[in-house]
Amino acid sequence: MAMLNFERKYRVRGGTLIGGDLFDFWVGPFFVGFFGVLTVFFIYVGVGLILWGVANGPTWNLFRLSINPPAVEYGLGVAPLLKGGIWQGVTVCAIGAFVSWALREVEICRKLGIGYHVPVAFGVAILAYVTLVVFRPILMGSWSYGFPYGFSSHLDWVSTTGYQYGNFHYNPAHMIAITFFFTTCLALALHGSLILSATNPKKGEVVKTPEHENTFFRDAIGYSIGTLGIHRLGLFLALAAVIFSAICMIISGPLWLEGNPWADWWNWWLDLSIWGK
Ligand code: 07D
Ligand code: 07D
Ligand code: U10
Repeated sequence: MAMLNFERKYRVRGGTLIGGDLFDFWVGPFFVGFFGVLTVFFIYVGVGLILWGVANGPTWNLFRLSINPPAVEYGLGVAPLLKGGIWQGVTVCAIGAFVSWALREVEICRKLGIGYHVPVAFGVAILAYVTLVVFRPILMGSWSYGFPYGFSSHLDWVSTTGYQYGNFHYNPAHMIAITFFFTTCLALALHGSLILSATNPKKGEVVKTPEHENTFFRDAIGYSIGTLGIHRLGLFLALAAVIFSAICMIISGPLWLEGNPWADWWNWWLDLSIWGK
């Protein structure tokens, strides 16, 4: 079925979680829905707050501007707007926009009768963000531990936060997360190249079947995970990468305090009695 015919057939009412028929329409290619309106609302308020914060800051330079969290003495309280309150407002709007976007995806899935895999996957990205700007700061007793919203400033935060724990590369959950990220790239490269090799032949040659794809990997490494399996694996690898990232940060600070670099954690290995110590 051609795409335009398909859209005409499926673009019917129903499937919304909230708001009934009220916002059940499209603007150009975009489905709106109650959560679309909510997303646009949070984007407007959030971007407005950012623009206001930047107008009160020292620079409009895109690479230098930054909306900073409150100082440590404000603890978990509400800070004055120009002293971190804007950061708190932007954080509320960001979470509001991300969650509304995920729920709008859920409504689209319901309309189409497909699974909720895409919004679940996006939910994991939201979880990582909320871990950095809500869960970890709450566990550490101050909003000041959230990251600042700016191109350079958020990189500075990653660097400083990393070095607060000595050599951050020794964080075991960071190691697992990085390994999952690298493996995700490997899996996507293998999958993209395999599909193109079989289904995008030179002019005059026939398109090959999944049997060809399976056989390539059986010949090469003795096993093929299969055409559905590779997508399950890809989703698992990518989500595991982000979940272990969230874990690596939730244990840095709340569990493992500054001054005890992650390198020390590995002493349990050096101290094992099997080494004869
Ligand atoms: C390609 C999909 C499109 C999305 C894009 C991002 C904005 C921000 C803000 C004007 C893959 C759009 C950007 C809307 C505008 C202002 C103030 C996704 C694609 C193109 N980072 N980070 C970037 C965010 C964190 C880190 C780039 C966001 C953590 C490092 C971009 C968040 C840590 C590096 C960006 C976030 C961290 C970057 C490219 C939220 C650990 C880089 C992102 C909400 C995760 C790279 C200058 C990209 C860079 C980079 C956005 C969080 C580390 C500006 C929105 C705190 C080490 N980050 N980041 O392509 O060049 O993502 O930085 O959590 O080297 Mg970051
Ligand atoms: C948080 C983004 C969520 C995004 C959302 C959507 C919009 C809309 C609109 C385009 C999690 C936003 C959408 C705004 C845009 C339009 C229209 C994703 C998030 C909700 N590290 N490290 C990680 C590596 C070092 C440190 C994670 C590698 C050093 C700290 C990953 C190396 C030190 C933190 C990772 C390396 C250090 C991390 C990031 C190499 C610094 C974190 C991925 C090769 C000296 C962060 C939960 C991620 C983390 C994190 C990789 C080195 C510190 C595993 C490969 C040694 C402080 N590092 N790192 O989490 O775990 O994505 O966050 O050296 O906070 Mg690290
Ligand atoms: C996959 C796949 C597969 C496919 C695929 C894909 C995965 C089976 C079949 C998909 C993959 C691709 C297409 C490849 C490329 C994708 C990436 C590299 C990922 C990254 C993507 C991007 C960078 C694009 C991001 C774009 C977005 C998020 C769209 C932005 C749009 C909006 C914000 C509007 C959203 C609409 C809503 C909420 C509904 C309501 C709309 C209205 C009321 C009207 C519109 C109003 C507005 C736009 C105002 C909003 C305010 C804004 C934006 C702020 C403005 C700020 C100012 C300062 C002015 O597996 O194989 O093939 O294709």
